[in-house]
Amino acid sequence: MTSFGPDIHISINRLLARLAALAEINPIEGTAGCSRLALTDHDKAGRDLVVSWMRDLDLDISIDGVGNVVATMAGEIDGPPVMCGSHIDTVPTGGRYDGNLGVLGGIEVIETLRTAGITPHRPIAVGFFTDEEGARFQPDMLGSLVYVGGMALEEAHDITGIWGKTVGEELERIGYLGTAPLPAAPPAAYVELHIEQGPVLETEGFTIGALTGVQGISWTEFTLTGQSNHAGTTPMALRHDPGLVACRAAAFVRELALELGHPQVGTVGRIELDPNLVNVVPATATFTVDVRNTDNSVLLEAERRITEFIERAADEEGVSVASRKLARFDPVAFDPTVIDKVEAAAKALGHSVKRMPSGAGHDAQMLARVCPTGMIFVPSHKGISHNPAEHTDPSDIEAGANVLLSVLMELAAQ
Ligand code: HGY
Ligand code: MN
Ligand code: MN
Repeated sequence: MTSFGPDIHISINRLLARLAALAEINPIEGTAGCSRLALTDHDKAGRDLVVSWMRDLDLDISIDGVGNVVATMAGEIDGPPVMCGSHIDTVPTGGRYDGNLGVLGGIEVIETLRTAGITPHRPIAVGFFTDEEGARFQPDMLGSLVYVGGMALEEAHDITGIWGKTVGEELERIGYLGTAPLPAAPPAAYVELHIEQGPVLETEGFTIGALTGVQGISWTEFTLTGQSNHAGTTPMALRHDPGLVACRAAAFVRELALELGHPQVGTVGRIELDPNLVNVVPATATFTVDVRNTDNSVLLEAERRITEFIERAADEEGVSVASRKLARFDPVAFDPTVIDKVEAAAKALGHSVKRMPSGAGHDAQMLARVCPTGMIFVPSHKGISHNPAEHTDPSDIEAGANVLLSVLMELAAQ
């Protein structure tokens, strides 16, 4: 079901081969996963490979000041393209599909059209955005945030990563400090193909997710300062132990998420004690809190109660608290017409389809600020992601990429 007839389909073998080739860049030993943190040499190698595939398709390639890369296939008319894409940076324990599927799926759609000798009415673009994961440089979705004008380029360049380098320094070092204007001119529409990274589609037996939106995300880093001391000689009543407060906070985040109920989630993913030694009461504890909800008022309540708990627990222990917000994005609703097109395309191709929100953050939640936007999900086996064991069946990948082809054709025909 496309404006170009029902007989155009992607090549799943070509798409799987590209996913495998990209996963070969810093593979995680003994797994199907790979590790390419944003703006590292591995990220550069991945970028270079994907750009070479874009060049092979004779696309017009632009690189902007935050390293976003957009490749455009000319249409019958000029003007804003219908855009697809995602990210190719990974978390350190990444799978091969998170982000990569949306970018390589878009390249596959364009190659399918090229091979069929089809020129879309509107231009079609495929892009990858810098630092979607936010594992090295916070916030996450950094490249797409700058792309839509949500953060000034200078501010993004000055962000210092977990290893002390800035975004600007690293972009220059890997040769992806581009000149394309920012914020970018809004595309006509944006559609992102992505793995679900959760258990819903597989558990409920659906092949395609027609995303209704993305839940709100809040990341905060807390630094607690107590008094480092000897673990053997310091009586318990005289301790000021930041490690204790950090652990109580982690337990509270879980209890609060359970109290607020689904879809509230809360995670303390990073705890760093200093000096982190078996026989020393810690001097400092630095930890992160990731809380999310589709309802912004509940998310605000969660943020407030967590901060209150930490301040009270720190006060009881005689420990000081400092905090900084690493990311805060409100929930986003996708465009009803794009959601409808995803659902209709899936049904026309004979696939089961479920409307659902996204638990994970995506570049689409930024593009939704400037153009009609939607997402296509395919199932994650056992809901596993941000884990080298991440897997999606080839038949589901093929279904998702064909839905992407159909939806892009429908949007490009307008
Ligand atoms: O954290 C997220 O949801 C995304 O993977 N950056
Ligand atoms: Mn992703
Ligand atoms: Mn991810």
